Formats: sequence, C-alpha cells, structure tokens
Amino acid sequence: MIAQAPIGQGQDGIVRYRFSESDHLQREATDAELRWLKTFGKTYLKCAWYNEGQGEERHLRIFSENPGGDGTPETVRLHFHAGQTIAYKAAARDLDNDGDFELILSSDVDNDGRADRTDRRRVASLVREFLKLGW
Ligand SMILES: [Ca+2]
Ligand SMILES: [Ca+2]
Ligand SMILES: [Ca+2]
Repeated sequence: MIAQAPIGQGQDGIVRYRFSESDHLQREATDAELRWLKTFGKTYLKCAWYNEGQGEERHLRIFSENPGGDGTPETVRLHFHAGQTIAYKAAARDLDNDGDFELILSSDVDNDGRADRTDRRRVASLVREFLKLGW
C-alpha cells in the first residue's frame, strides 16, 4: 500500500494498492470490496506513513504466513518500507493456531512518537482488514 498526500495535508491522502499473487482487482471491484478498500485505506492513513506528492518511497507491505496450510495464517507481517529498506516492522501472531491473534508486536506505527496500545490497535485492525479479503 502506498499513501500519498500533498505536503502538510495529513488525513486527506490517497492510498494506492498493489496486489500480488492475486488477480482480485483485475476486474471491476464489487461494492463490498470498495467498502473494504475504503476502511483499509483509512486505517493505513492513520499510520501517517506518507509520501509527498506522487512519491512512492514509503509504503507498507503486508504478508500472511500460513505454514500449517489450514486457511488461517499463523503470522501476519507488516513491513513499513522506505524504498527497498524496511523502516520498521510489526506483526500479529496466532500462537495456538485457533484463528485469533493473541500477540501483536509493534513499534510506533502511527508515528506519533509513542509506542503504545494505540499502535497495537492499529496493527490489529490493519491485519483484520487485510484478512477480510481472504488471505
Ligand atoms: Ca493456521
Ligand atoms: Ca490464537
Ligand atoms: Ca504511536
């Protein structure tokens, strides 16, 4: 995901999505998918990992890992990138593989200078929204 904002325009950014290993969006999105993209985008914008103007350096990559192959990922990883470099990471872990993530690992993902419960909540909701698409 890439968020772009005119300089100094906080919450009014544009979010772009690129999907790999999927042709989900090679067709017109359904209403449900559009709603999903909107919610997901809003949560991402709260992380304030913006580019100025049309830049694409800063972006978020999300992966799910499901070594058990049972349809529920054991780990979802979030990599906040600055170009090819990972600036910081977060992850959600389902330790007992029951479909609920009991461990959220996160630093200051919303860039407000504090690593706290709000950051973990943002990670949890990004993960929740991400998985709604069926990954
Ligand atoms: Ca699993
Ligand atoms: Ca669990
Ligand atoms: Ca924070």
